[in-house]
Amino acid sequence: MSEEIKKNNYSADSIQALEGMEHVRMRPSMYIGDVGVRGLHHLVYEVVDNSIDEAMGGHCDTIGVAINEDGSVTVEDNGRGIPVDLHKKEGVSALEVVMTKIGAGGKFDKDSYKVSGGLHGVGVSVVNALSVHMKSTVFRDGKIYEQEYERGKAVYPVKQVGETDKRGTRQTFYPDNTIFTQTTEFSYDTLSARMRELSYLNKGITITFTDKREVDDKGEFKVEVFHSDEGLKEYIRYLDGNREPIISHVISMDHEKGEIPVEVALIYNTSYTENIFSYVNNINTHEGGTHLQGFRSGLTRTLKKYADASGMLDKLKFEIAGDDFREGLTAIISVKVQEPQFEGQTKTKLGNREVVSPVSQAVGEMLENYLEENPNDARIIIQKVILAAQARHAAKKAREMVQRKTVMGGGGLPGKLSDCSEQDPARCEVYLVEGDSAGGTAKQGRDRAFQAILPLRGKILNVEKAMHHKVFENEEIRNIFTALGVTVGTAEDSKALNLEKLRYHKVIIMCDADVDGSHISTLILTFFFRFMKELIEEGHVYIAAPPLYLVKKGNKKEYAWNDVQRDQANERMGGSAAIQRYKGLGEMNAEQLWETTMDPSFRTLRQVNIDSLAEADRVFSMLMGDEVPPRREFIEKNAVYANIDA
Ligand code: 0RA
Repeated sequence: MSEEIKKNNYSADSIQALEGMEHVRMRPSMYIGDVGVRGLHHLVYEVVDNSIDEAMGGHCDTIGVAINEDGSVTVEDNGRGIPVDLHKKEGVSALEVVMTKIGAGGKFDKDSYKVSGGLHGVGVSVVNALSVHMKSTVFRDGKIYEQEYERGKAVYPVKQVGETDKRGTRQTFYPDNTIFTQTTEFSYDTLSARMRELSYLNKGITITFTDKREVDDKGEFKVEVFHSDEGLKEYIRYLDGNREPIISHVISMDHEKGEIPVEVALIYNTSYTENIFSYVNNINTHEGGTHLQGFRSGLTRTLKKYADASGMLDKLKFEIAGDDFREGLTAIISVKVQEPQFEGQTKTKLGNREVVSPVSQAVGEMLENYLEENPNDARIIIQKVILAAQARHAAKKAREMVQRKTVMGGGGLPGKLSDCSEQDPARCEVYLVEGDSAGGTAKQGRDRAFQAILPLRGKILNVEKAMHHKVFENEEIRNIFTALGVTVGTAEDSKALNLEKLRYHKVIIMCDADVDGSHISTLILTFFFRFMKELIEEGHVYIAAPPLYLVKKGNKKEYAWNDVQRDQANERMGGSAAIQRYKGLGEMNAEQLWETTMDPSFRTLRQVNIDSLAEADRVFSMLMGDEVPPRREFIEKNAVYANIDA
């Protein structure tokens, strides 16, 4: 991505410095990150962002997003409509400039309140350039205007096509399958999660999301309407719905005014996990940054002050650390920054120093008021902090044991690990296999040059419900840490993960293709999500896909991964093949396991990636938490991957 675009800088200079639509088609990843599933969905976000801007400026309150029957996407708002009058410098309509010139996005409305975008604030022209076909419809001044484009080029000048009493903008686009070669199919779950998130982040707006590709039993489309009057406060209730709160209210505040608008909401629950989601201009800042720093310092300072004054810490023999104030905390912080500087590996870390102090102050004030008005809750929070500090001491000891083993290396590898001979981690992979017997088969079937096998005992620890020191004391989990060569904790940050010595660049979870197997993969994924998030974020985690059926007749055999494939294979063999349903990995011999599931030239691996950290957190807390009915239903539908998009 070019510097200019990254900074979301709309100045005239940067527009001139940018190259044209051809460049977008030549180097799409520079503009939308990648041309895979993620980049494809960014197209929708980009178009929706423009409507959100219009709403944040107070010009519209309703946005419709639809996946159409033919797989295209339409985004419509009831804003002022993109201007269609002549753009003097360019000699064509303003709409055409917006749609066909890179970087023209913010040109017309410099003074308006416009901060959305950030990461994907590259302009709707990028979407146009990457679409085989696009159509803009503008409802403005009583008239309907239209223009169509092919691969970013206008097919005809803007024309009036009718009259209307509506106002607004409608955009429909068909992603270019020569650019998005992997897929042009939009995921309902991915888009739905993002629209829900946007509605919480921008309270008052109504977002209607429709999928017209399928109808239900009643002949109706799938429709969801997202609207939040309370914003982040409601978002917290949604995210923490499967956890048990320990205080009576969600603590929240909204500083809309001021130089830097800040919104914060938080609650404490009975869990041991810290969950802070931070946003800048509606973008999830995975890597945190200055707003998160401000939040932490405000929280620690205020709670520490209250705890000291309360006398509750008097008998404590050690200092309380920053971490201790965040155990069982779920928080969301959302700031709007005019010129965000994004840093870090994935450009999701806010760098603007001026953000720290206003956020810290706002959080401090909010908490001080709450503690003052709710002394009971205040005591409960401080008690929780003290318990966390005590547990941290125990955890530190347990962790040091893991570390010592890992650091000593060589003989320190777990006995159960069958390592590979290759030394370069980039070429190595490790299979985490459910059970010793499947582990044995995998060990026979593998290519020992680059494939290692680590068998795991049936059900690994549910980290969602365990205190941290229990996690680090658990043998299976210690084996995973040691086998992977991953360590945790530095002098500054007790939870920092060190992936530098990662021994395998592919970590592959291989479980039975049934409900139990899916539960076990989920337990392992939960562990990675809570304790090695970066491993997932950097794309190292995969799920193996063993076949469900063996279809056999004479010396012909085919494997099938679903019922359709099974029936097709059977048909190819004349309809009378013998069908074996694999109930587990254990029923396959080493050769079968190799040729279906482990051979890189044939297997399919599903890479685990997290679209929305917040949604993934909610799903894991549901799957692994206390509320049994939703979990059972979810696992039985085997939809574990719906939101983690493996
Ligand atoms: C700049 C000026 C005006 C409208 C917009 C931008 C606008 C852009 C988008 C993109 C999607 N929906 C939109 N709605 C409006 C018009 C300013 C005026 O009418 O005075």
